[in-house]
Amino acid sequence: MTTPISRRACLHAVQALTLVDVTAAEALLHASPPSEKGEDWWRSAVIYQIYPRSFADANGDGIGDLRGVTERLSHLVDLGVDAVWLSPFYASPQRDGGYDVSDYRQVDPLFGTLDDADTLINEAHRVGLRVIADIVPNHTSSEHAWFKSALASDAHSPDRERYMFRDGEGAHGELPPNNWLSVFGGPAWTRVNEPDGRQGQWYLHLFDPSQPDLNWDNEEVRAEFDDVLRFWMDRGVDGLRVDVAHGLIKAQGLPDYVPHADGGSMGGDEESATPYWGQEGVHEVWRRWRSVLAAYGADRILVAEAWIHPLKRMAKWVRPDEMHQAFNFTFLECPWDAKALHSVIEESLTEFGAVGAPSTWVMSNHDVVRHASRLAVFGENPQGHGIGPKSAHKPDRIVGLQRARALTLLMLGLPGSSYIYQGEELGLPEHVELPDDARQDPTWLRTDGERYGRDGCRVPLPWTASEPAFGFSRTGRTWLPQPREWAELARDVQEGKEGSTLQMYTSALAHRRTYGLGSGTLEWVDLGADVIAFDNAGVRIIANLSAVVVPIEGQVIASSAPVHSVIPPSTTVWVTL
Ligand code: TEU
Ligand code: CA
Repeated sequence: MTTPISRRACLHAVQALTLVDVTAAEALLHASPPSEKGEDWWRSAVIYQIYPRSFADANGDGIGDLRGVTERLSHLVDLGVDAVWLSPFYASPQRDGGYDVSDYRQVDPLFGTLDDADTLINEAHRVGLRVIADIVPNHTSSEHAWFKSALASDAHSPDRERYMFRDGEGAHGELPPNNWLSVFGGPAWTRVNEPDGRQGQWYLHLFDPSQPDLNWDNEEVRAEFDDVLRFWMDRGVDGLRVDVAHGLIKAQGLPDYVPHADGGSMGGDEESATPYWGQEGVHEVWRRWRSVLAAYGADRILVAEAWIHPLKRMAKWVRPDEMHQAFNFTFLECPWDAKALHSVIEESLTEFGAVGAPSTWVMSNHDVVRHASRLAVFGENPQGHGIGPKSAHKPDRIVGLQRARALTLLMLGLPGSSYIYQGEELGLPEHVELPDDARQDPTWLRTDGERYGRDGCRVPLPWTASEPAFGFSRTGRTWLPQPREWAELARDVQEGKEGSTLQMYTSALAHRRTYGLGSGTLEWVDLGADVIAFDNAGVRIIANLSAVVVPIEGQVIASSAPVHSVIPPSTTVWVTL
């Protein structure tokens, strides 16, 4: 891609241009994707997650597609992000929203063609956005050619060695090989019919039965993924978000899962007791992947999706020869509580810093209750369970949005790299009234409705208030229904509107870039109990989580709610001193 120019040099050059040179100025700004102080772009990048099914539908079938993304990239340039990450768009029977891949080198016809993917990548680069694709190495779809041939082959044949087939327990092998449970509910094992028609072996699936786990002790599996990485690197993607990067390797002998005696109360470190999460062997795989990417230069990155605690352990995924970034789920899971937030921020900077990695910050994605709702749920709501019409605890929309805006402004003021999930810039809440018969998440189906699952955060985006499907699809079709009250949150209603959530994001991202907050250094400031305050690159960020007002000194450049002479509760401001 283009040679990186330092962002500062670039801004100077732009300032030196006269008004008539507006196009030249724009071209210069866009020529090189943002990289502050000439350092690695990803250390400070703001990365926007696109969930393709729900972003924009160009052909009117009700499901978002790649052309829809390409056509609307300019909105993301206007928003001011540095990169996009796209959830999977590969060939897939779509049993888990595309996280069940049947061919890693094909685009699913639902989303378009390989040509559409190339066009998207090239067009994104042309407007100055980097592109991160998603890769799913823990499991394939059961429709993958490898799994089909495994089923057609006899037990113990080499074709079965690519997956985790085992004989069952019990006199006739009628019991699963161990007690592991699927993340989506029910056992993690399914028994197959052998080619002769009789019931036979079992295969492991940590997720849906349509997602058989691969055997990462098999060199053929490793070599295949090296090749898939190169396939997408050759097409020009700038990085890969690695799905379930804490899975892949299972403990030798597949021992039963025995919960910690203390129920995980020792620092929430329960997954260290789990024989399929965070096994030491995964790091060898990431080192291998790092060297595959290194052949393409220093600008291509790997991002770990790994639900690992505590942060000290998570940091192992981003040691210098492993991945570049890891999602900071400890930050995502942090409640609305000043002390807890202060300590997770401190711990993140310390632990990631200790291995030379930037911290990332993230509050929402396609697996969790949107933070505009989550921050106002008063009661238990485990990740992945979702919220629905019959949930005991319903979020308060006003409190939720106010807190979401305050924490977003806090997050965007932190040094490091931030992730934004599509729609949060509009202040979208979780769709908590989604009807039962519309739900598609395997979690809902596998738990017989006991857990709602993740559909509520995956509802198609509202673009325009007065068009069918709020402009998501010109035919008005949407794969999940949109709540009627989203009209007032549509992008066109918020664009350029003083005080709108979209305006808050846009102006914060512009200031973040001007001041270089992403590559700054945090220094804590004590402004009293339940107030989180720090200086970063000449900007003071103050989040008031207390019940009383906080006085302001300095010039307010951004705020999450209207402020006059004081900062009201549940409000964040940025000031220059
Ligand atoms: O998620 C991995 C994961 O462990 C969780 O976020 C999981 O989705 C959640 O706990 C379910 O309740 C990744 C993807 O982000 C997710 O969308 C996929 O379903 C999953 O992997 C399987 O590929
Ligand atoms: Ca479509």
